[in-house]
Amino acid sequence: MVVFSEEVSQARREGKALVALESTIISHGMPYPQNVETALRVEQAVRAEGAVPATIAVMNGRLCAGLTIDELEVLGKAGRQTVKASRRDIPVLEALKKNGTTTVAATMIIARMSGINLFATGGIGGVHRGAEKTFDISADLQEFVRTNVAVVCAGAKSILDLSLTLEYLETFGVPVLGFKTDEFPAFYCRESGLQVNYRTDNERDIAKILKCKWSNEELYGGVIIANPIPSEFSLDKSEMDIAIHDALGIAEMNGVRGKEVTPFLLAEIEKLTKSASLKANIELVLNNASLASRIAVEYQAMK
Ligand code: PSU
Ligand code: MN
Repeated sequence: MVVFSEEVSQARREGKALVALESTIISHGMPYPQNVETALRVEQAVRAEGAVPATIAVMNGRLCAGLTIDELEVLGKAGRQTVKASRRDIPVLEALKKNGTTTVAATMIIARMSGINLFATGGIGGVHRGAEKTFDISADLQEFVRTNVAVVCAGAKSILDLSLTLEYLETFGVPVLGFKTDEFPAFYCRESGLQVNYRTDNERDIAKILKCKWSNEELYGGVIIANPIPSEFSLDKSEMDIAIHDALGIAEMNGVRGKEVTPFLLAEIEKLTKSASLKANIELVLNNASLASRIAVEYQAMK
């Protein structure tokens, strides 16, 4: 069962378009207080497009869609102390009545339980570099295999092996659509040298694709909509490559493993690039929230 905020309940009653937002990005993806400020701005960006935001988290063991400002503050302040919750963590947090911030995978599950089809975030998890040795492949990818939610993201950070990530998605039949791009974007940078499966040039076409996929039971699963960071905010590729290389080295030296890997790398890159990466991160999330909302409105109109 999901607990809805007043705003989300009302949107459900009125059949308004809803957009899910994740919360690991708040606790583990950005520093306080920018994380809370950004979470609120992202919600506003959704409303500005005529949709309703549903920020998702686990609060005292309750699966929540739609958080109060006080709840956002609690999660943002606690930061990386909060449990980073993926699929496997949800029942434990529920049983033990704990707080948890939801990753892309867990947010997809709770969005689906809430009847929400669109979800906006920054970057998704994927196949880590060196996965042939570590087996480090984000549970996000398996969630796309089974859960009917479309995620708008700016691609993935090159802390991951983007090429292997796309291969994995291909094997499991997950569509990767580019919005006004042929290339799979690399989060801070618009280019990765890798192709998306299909380029789409308008929100309506994306909504139609979602409708075709989900109206056929056999084709269940998620969709990735890759939306490049606006060029005015994109960062220099060679500079980012150096920061990512250094962050990976520091993680290796410190023996960072498991679910700590992604948050550790994000924080190191943040330090290494000063605030440049944070500013870009905020802008791309806002951009994704707007696009997800426009698609959600189109999709809702087709239902
Ligand atoms: N990548 C980012 N920013 C993030 C994350 C990934 O650029 O905040 C977060 C998301 O919540 C994603 C999670 O679902 O990290 C993936 O973690 P892992 O690699 O441990 O599955
Ligand atoms: Mn991992």
